[in-house]
Amino acid sequence: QTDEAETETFSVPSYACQRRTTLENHNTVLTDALSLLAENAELSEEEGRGVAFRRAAAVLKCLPKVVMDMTQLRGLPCLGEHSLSVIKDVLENGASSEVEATKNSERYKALKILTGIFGVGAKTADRWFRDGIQTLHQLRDSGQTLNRAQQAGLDHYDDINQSVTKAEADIISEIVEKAVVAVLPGAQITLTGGFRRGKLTGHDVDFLITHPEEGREEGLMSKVVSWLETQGFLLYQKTTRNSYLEAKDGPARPASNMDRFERCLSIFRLSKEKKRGAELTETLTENLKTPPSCSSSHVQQGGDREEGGKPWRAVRVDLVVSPISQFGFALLGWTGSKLFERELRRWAGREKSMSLSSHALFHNKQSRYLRATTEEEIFSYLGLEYVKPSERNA
Ligand code: TTP
Ligand code: MN
Ligand code: MN
Ligand code: MN
Repeated sequence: QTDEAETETFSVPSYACQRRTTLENHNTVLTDALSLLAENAELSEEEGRGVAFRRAAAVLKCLPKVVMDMTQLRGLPCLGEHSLSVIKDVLENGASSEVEATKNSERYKALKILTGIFGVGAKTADRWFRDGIQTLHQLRDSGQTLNRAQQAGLDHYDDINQSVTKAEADIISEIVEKAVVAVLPGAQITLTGGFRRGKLTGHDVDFLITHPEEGREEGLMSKVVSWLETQGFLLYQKTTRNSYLEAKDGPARPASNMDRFERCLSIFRLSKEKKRGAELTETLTENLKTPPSCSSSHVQQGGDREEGGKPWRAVRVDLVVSPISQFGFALLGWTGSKLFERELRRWAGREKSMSLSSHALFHNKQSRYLRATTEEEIFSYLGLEYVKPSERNA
């Protein structure tokens, strides 16, 4: 390597939505360190600090080479003093003392375990931690009241904390497709979230459901859920009704990052039988044979392994129904990554005076909605080059 190569610097635009971030990350040691601090900030409900670390990590994720030297970082956006000192520590000492201390702290370890329960957020975990609860054992023994989601989360803790593979996502796609077509022929499903971005594993599987004729999607979710329930595919589900009214919620509520589509947060019961072609029928028979167990193996055995374990596993699945008129926005909004979405909305607001949501794009100065049916059109309204899903891994 020449001197020139060693001091080579990179040029990176400031918003993540202006960049192409693939899954190929040359700086995982650095991005893992910053992501852990981001996560810790989020667990402590310090959202601002969390975003700052996420943005710093995202800048490093899109660099074309391994960073060897601090001088290569000159002129890069989003790298604050704190992030730079963490990077420096890693480059010089192989690890960041702050990251190591955080990772080993009782608080971080406990909050990680507790928020690993589906239905438990940072607030609840922190309250339990302050009550002296640090493990699942202690939680069970504490007599804390759990809501239905948290109870299901605890029951299926091991399964849910084991990542979902693309192969499993494909099997679930087939099941959801079958459900959707059975209750409304012509309805369409699209895999969104991390799997649409090309990830090989995920924490859940996300789907967007629509119908090419506006209005036909109304009432679809409850029918899909009933079908899945009857077939024995659901261990848990909670459906939230669509509450979006353009005139009321559109431009007036631009800051919200939660959308108002009809959605279903669920836990699927996925048969471990994997013979292609036959798996759907086998899953069906399997599901009707063995009723769902309601006790987690975490405490008794410490895992749901293939050998001698139950013939199925629990998988988190998110279903969202969108009318076709909002499909482009919904697809863009549910593909992620979360930081990419946040940056798109920030770009829209600060650089274009527009309000972007998963339902619509509103031009604040012209006081009108910008209609779009595809993601490409939305990027174009925003004055951004199109970034395909596999490049949205910021
Ligand atoms: P997640 O499923 O949480 O994340 P992911 O699929 O990117 O990663 P993982 O593999 O860990 O599952 O969220 C998927 C997308 O959905 C993400 O871009 C955020 C988006 N989303 C919500 O989660 N809630 C909402 O209300 C809206 C509008 C979008
Ligand atoms: Mn490369
Ligand atoms: Mn997901
Ligand atoms: Mn999800």
